Amino acid sequence: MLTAPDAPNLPFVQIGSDGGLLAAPVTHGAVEIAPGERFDVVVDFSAVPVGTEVTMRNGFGQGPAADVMRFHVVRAAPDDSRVPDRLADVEELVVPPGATRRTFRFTRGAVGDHRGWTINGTGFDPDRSLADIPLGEVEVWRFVTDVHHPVHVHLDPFQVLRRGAEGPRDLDAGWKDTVDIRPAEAVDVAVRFSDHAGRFVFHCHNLEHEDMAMMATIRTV
Ligand SMILES: [Cu+2]
Repeated sequence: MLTAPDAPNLPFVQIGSDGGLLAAPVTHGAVEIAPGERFDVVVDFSAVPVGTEVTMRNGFGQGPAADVMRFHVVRAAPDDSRVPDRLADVEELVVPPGATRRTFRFTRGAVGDHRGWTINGTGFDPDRSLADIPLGEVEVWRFVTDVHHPVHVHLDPFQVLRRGAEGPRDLDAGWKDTVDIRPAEAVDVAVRFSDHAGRFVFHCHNLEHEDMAMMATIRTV
């Protein structure tokens, strides 16, 4: 969040996600961002007087780690730019009847002789494909978590369909390649791999988890 003394927080106007421009801007009071996610935002600093110090704060941080960066608003300047109401044509992935559905569970578990982090009960094996996916087909993947895991899929971006019984959050808009999944949550995404047949991976983007085997091989065919 963007805080300023004696003033309301400055909003973020999101114009882009992991995979490019959104169809339309989305305004957020705060942006919850996990490792691997990207948000393109526009901030209007003219909302505060010259001389204001605006601090970007991490609401999950503690002590000095909560202060991410500071902006000093030092002078007024002419600016006739504005964020358009429509930004881009974003294709919506349509799930056809009978689409393949797959579930991937991200949990703590045994990896060989060690405790590690697993997907569907197994640690990373580059030679074992968890899914063989036909190119060009839209599939629905459900990611289920035990604790917080941001899930990152390689090769092509995806779109968030729902979180549990709810629709996507505002923060899920647009093409994503990483989705922030909270503890004990199930998130459905629509995936489609288009061009490249081969072996790819998806994984948790928490460094400690991906380094402790929370990664899976998939093949596009
Ligand atoms: Cu994780």
